[in-house]
Amino acid sequence: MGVAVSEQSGARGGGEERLDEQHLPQDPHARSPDPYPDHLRLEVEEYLEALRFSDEPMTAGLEEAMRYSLLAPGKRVRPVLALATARAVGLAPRSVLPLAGAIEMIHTYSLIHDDLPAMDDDDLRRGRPTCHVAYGQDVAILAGDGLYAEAFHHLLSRQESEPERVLAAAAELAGATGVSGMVGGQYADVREQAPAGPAGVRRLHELKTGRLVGASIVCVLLLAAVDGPATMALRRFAAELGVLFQIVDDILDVIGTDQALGKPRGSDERHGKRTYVSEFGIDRAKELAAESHRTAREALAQGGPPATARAELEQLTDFIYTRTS
Ligand code: GRG
Repeated sequence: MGVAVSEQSGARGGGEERLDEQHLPQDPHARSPDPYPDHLRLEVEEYLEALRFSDEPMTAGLEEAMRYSLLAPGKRVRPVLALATARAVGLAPRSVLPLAGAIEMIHTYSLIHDDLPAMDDDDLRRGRPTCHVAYGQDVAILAGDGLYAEAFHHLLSRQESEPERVLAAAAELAGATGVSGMVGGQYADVREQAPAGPAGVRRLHELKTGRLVGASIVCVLLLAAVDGPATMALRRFAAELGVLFQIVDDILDVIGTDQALGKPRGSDERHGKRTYVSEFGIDRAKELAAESHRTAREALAQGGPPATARAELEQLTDFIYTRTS
């Protein structure tokens, strides 16, 4: 199986190694007929491209910086997960594009702020100069703030559904990115507050990256107001996928290529970050990735949506496991 996000998404670098074949234990679950639901990614790209935040000339430079980072070639894993989840629960994928766009805006804000000199001080992101390198730190901070606020404005004003469902999705997204989610996880990371040991590293990453990945699924369940055993299985799947995403991310930071990653490899070690690799070693981290992939696939299959409706979620699970960028 190959990882087939297009050139535009920056996921293929020349000669890069692939996690599944070169580094991770072979896993019979890691097979699917089509490696990435690229049709959903294209819908997301088109939607993001059309987004405008203001026609006020005074703030044109701010909007340019926001769009510079938002439209940089990312993989769009989170919004594509939202669209695939919509299909799995019987909604038209397009119907959740406002939510998906909001999630990608929030993800982009986190990348802009994470790259700042006060955080990771990175010069390259998604294969391009980081926002603060291109526009200055002052504008980059505001671009991140602007994306976060516009994300909720967009979700609350554009997402069609019953008002209470949209509010429930917005509350989940805010929670997943606040103190009990991404920002809290980032704080625990930079101030080394996570408890020692494997449970500490898992909790740290559940908050920092896991909850937003999971929210990309859970927010759609809330919009669709689906309940019952299928929902429980999808919620378990959402939580496990967040874990899988982070284990693979930590492995790639050690064995990936700069070209495929769109940023220099080894950033975690340079910053003394606690990762699955620093905690468990590379071989155990690969085993944990394989176990997590298997658990996610099983959660999806057990009581989840019918096989045809869940195919794109299976593809994404395999992609997250086998990705090189
Ligand atoms: C600064 C508020 C704030 C939060 C920072 C999520 C996060 C917390 C920082 C991002 C830095 C980072 C590299 C985290 C590891 C996991 C992660 C989010 C990787 C980047 O996500 P991808 O691989 O990126 O989906 P693309 O560019 O494809 O969208």
